[in-house]
Amino acid sequence: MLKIFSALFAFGFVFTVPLSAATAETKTAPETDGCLIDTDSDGIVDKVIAVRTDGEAREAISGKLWKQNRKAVFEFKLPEVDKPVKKATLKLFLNGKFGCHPDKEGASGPETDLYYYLSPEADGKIELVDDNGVKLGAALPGKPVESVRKAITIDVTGAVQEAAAAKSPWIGFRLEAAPSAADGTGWRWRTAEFAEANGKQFCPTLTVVTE
Ligand SMILES: [Ca+2]
Ligand SMILES: [Ca+2]
Repeated sequence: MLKIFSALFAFGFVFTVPLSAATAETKTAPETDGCLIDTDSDGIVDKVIAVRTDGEAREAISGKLWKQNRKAVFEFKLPEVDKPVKKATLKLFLNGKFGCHPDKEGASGPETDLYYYLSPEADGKIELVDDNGVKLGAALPGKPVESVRKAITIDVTGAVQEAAAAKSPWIGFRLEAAPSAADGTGWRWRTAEFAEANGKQFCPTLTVVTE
């Protein structure tokens, strides 16, 4: 039963908790997650790794590594909301001891930005066209790994409100190193597949609170 629950959660299982007569909170796991990679650093992504289908190691890396630029992508089916969205947050977890590649003391991960995009590019599949959308803000600073918490919650209220207004059935979030970030490091993000194998408490989660 536990296994079935975990699988459902990882495949986009949605549950809603009434917080009060007027407020409801919905938590959603990604339908899919993975990486977009610019393999030759010419500024154009040219390779897609969807973690579920390509059997990668259950983490998505964002950063400038191995002379590539890797971006981590998470796509969520939006809950059907008939009330105004009051607040939305994206919770993500870093993987490994320090959450960084290289995963060692004294390293600094890259300053990282969060972008969002709506349908039709957001569609439950990781594709090259998902290198799109609008910058929402900073996700992580370029700080020594010892000072970075491994559970990261980002306010995405504006993005989800825009998605609701546009009646977009999906929303995608993409993490990528800031243009000014140095080469050589990346952040290691746990995926829904990681959570499926290691515990649903680690699942990337989009929480939407409606009025
Ligand atoms: Ca390229
Ligand atoms: Ca997509």
